[in-house]
Amino acid sequence: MLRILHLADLHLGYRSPNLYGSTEPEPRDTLLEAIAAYLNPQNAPAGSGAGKTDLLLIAGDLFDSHNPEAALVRRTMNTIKRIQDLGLAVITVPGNHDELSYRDSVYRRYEKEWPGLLVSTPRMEAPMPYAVQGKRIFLVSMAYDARYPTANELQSYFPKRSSEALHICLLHGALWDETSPPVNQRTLLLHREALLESGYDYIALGHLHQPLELQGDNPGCLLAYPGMILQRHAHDPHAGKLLWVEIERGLAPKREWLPCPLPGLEATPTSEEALTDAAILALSQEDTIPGALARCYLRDLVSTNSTVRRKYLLSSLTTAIDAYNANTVS
Ligand SMILES: [Mn+2]
Repeated sequence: MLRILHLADLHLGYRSPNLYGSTEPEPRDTLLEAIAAYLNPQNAPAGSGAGKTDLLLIAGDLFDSHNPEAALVRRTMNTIKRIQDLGLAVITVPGNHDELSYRDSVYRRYEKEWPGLLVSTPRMEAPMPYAVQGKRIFLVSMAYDARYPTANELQSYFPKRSSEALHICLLHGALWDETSPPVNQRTLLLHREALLESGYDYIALGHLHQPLELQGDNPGCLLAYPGMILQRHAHDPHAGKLLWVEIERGLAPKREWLPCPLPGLEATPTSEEALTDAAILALSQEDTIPGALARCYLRDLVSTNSTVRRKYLLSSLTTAIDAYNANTVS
């Protein structure tokens, strides 16, 4: 039995283009530190298995760019070391934002000191044996690397299982099937059916910012995207939750979604919770004097304690309201 925390698309280092002149650290940049604290058995929520995790998988786009600030890289590596000190194995695969191909890519600059296993092979080879808490598992993984022309080909070959030991597949890419529209971005294209037929025990993916779970051909096989925890902008889908999976050969995996432990982060509405046209109509009919009140709804805003962000938001609103008044009040 193996217990996995599956992360992807943290996008550490993302800076909102609206935050002119902000020098405060973004809440996002402390995301991995908050997760590390949560993995400590003393802090894990009662009844959850978070404090008994064996393996941390980072399925790409850990950083928002291929060359994040050195201080952020240092902090991130130190946090991964702290996670290792708690007894977890850590495996990282680059994504398409923190891509490996660039000469100044974070994973090329820090390759030698990167804690845990860093996947840099540009193609899927035979399942690689890897020890997690004294148990032997097999890993199937590759990194998108634009220096290799095969990176842009549809990936439909997934190596066969080597044994009855647990097989984990870790990739950053988009699922492709015959109905998919063409994709022009630099990212791996993964043949959906071939991947689901691979028979691996767990297929940990990153790239899609919305959570997705698919059942593989055998009942013990699960494919999952954890989705993004903290959105970058208003229309970036996100889950706000952490995905834990418990896998055992031949048994259906157990999933546990836990709230993100980032302090000061309040729940933001998911796209399902966004107001529908019917809901807006119903609300407008509650106005006692029709048309006397313009309602303004703020959606998808990341809650923050940052005074810079608040000031920026307030000045934007004031400008919008002044413009509204100038146009409607005469
Ligand atoms: Mn991403």
